[in-house]
Amino acid sequence: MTVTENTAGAWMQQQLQTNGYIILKDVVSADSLGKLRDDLTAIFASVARPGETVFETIRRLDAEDSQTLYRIYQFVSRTFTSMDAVRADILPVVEDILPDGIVIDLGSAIIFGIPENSRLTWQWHQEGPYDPAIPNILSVNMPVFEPARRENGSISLLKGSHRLGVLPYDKIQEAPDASTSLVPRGIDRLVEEYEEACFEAEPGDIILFYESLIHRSNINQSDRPRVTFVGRFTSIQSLPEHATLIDGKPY
Ligand SMILES: O=C(O)CCC(=O)C(=O)O
Repeated sequence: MTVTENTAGAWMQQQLQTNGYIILKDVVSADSLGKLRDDLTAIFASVARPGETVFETIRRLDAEDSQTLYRIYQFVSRTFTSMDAVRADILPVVEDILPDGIVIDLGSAIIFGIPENSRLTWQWHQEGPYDPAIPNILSVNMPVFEPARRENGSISLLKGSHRLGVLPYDKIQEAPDASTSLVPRGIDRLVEEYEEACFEAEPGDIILFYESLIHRSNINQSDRPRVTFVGRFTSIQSLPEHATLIDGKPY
């Protein structure tokens, strides 16, 4: 990591308290990114047509075989070499921010923002309502292959909206195989009230944000899928006694 002064705990806490998010450069090393990219490339090669790039395979699967794309999405997070090196690079930063305790992963994943398609992206939402029994959730987002830009659908945030706390929401799912957005009530007014910031970054840069910060994916207006690492972490000491299920399963 090349941002020693940026990672000072007090500076990060101050940024988080003011804006609800913090952007750090070069947190994930080229080596860790390489492992993730190699694994994703190998996984998609197993279902690719001759000569297809990973981006072309993702687009074709989304159009022709969305079940296979969904299965890959579900199981990539269980692979070792792809996810663990990235998580290990992010861990020291997460440890600096979360209250004392051993960090646990509530569900890291790789998401695929398909061009001109909102099926696998999220409208304005907060993380809190997805896991109401779990406090102190810290979310992480990182571009994997290519820079994140508004044009290719990178995440937007409403600066300072974390101070509203977790809000009542409406559940919106555009199709049975689409992602579910828990959209805060009164979102049109909130969008006018709070400044929107878009995470524009290079692979290896990360954004971290609190569970009550309102955020969304933008529409990908480029011709290539946006491949993004997303993580949600807390410390095990934060878990209340009744939070016994992780990922909804009694492992
Ligand atoms: O990068 C994106 O598309 C947004 C991801 C998101 O909303 C989340 O991780 O909660």
